[in-house]
Amino acid sequence: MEEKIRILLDTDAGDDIDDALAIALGLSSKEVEFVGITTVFKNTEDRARLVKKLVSDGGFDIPVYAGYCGGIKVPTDAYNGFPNQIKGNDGKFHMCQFTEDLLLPKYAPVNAEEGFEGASAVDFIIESCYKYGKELIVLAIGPFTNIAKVIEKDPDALNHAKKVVIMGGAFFTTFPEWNVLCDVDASDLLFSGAVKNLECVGLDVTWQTKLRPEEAEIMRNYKGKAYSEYASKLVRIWMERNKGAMPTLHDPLAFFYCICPDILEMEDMCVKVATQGEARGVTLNVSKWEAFHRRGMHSAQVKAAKKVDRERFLKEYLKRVFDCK
Ligand SMILES: [Ca+2]
Repeated sequence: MEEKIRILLDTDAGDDIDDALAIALGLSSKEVEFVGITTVFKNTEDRARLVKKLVSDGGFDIPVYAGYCGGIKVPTDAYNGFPNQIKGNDGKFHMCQFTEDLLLPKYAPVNAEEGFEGASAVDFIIESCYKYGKELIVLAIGPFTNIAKVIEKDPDALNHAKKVVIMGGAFFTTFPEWNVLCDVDASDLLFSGAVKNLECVGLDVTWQTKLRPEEAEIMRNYKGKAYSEYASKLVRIWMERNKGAMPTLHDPLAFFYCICPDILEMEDMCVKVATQGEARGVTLNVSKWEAFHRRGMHSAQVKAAKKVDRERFLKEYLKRVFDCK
C-alpha cells in the first residue's frame, strides 16, 4: 500500500480564499491523510465551523479544533478587524466567507465550549507530534499563534514531527508578510531556533500563483464533488466581497509542497523576524551578518522556497480539485 502523508493543518480559513482551496487539495489527494485541523486568529470558532462544513459535507471525518485567537503577547479582538468583514444577523462582525448556515450545531468544532483560548487545539498538536513522530508534517497556513503556544508549552514537541512547513514570510524580497505580521511575537518565537525542522514557503514563490481569469472561471463554475462545489461557492463569495480580486494560491502551494517537494527549489538560510520599527514583521535573511551572530541574537536555520514551477503546479491543482483534464 502507498505510504500516506500525514498532515496536521493549522489554518485561518475564512478571510482569504486560499485556505479552503488548500484543504480541498488535501481532500482530493489520495496520498494525504489529515490527522486533524486546528484554526487560528480572531474568531477561531467561525473558522472551525467553515472547515468542518467543508470536510464533513464532503464525507470526511476529520477532527477540527478551534485554536487560539491570539496574539501571544498583544490581545486580538476576536469579533472585529477582519479583512473585508461582514455583519451577521447577530449584529457582530464575521470573517469574509461567513454564511449563517455555519452556526448549525453539526458544524461545531470538537472544543466548541472552550472559547478562544484554544488550549485543546494546542494540546492536540503536541499529542499528535508524539503520536505520529516522523510520519507527521505540521503545516501552518495562518498566523503562528497556535504554533508559538505549542513551543511555549512543550519546546521540543514540534521537533518530534518530520517537519514543520509554513506558508509565511518573504525571504528573497523585503516585505512584511500577513501571517508573520498578524502575531509578530509568535513569529519571533517560531524563528527563534526552537524549531529545528522548519521549511518556509514564502511570498517569493506564492505571489506567482495568482490565478489568471480563465483559471478563476474554472473554479467559480465547478459542479461535481461536494467539497469542491463548496470551495467553488466560497471562491464566488470571496471574489464578490473582494470586488472581483483574483485569488492567489499561497496556501495550496505550501500544501502541494508537502505532497510533491520537487515543485519548489529550496535554499538553506538563517532567518530572524524584525520585531520593531518600520521593519516590524519582515523576515530577514541574516546568514551573512557576522556581527549579528557574534552578538548571539536568536534566529532560525530554515529551508526557504526560492523557485516554483507555476504551470506544473496550477495544472496539477486544477486536475486534482476541479477535475480538469
Ligand atoms: Ca491562510
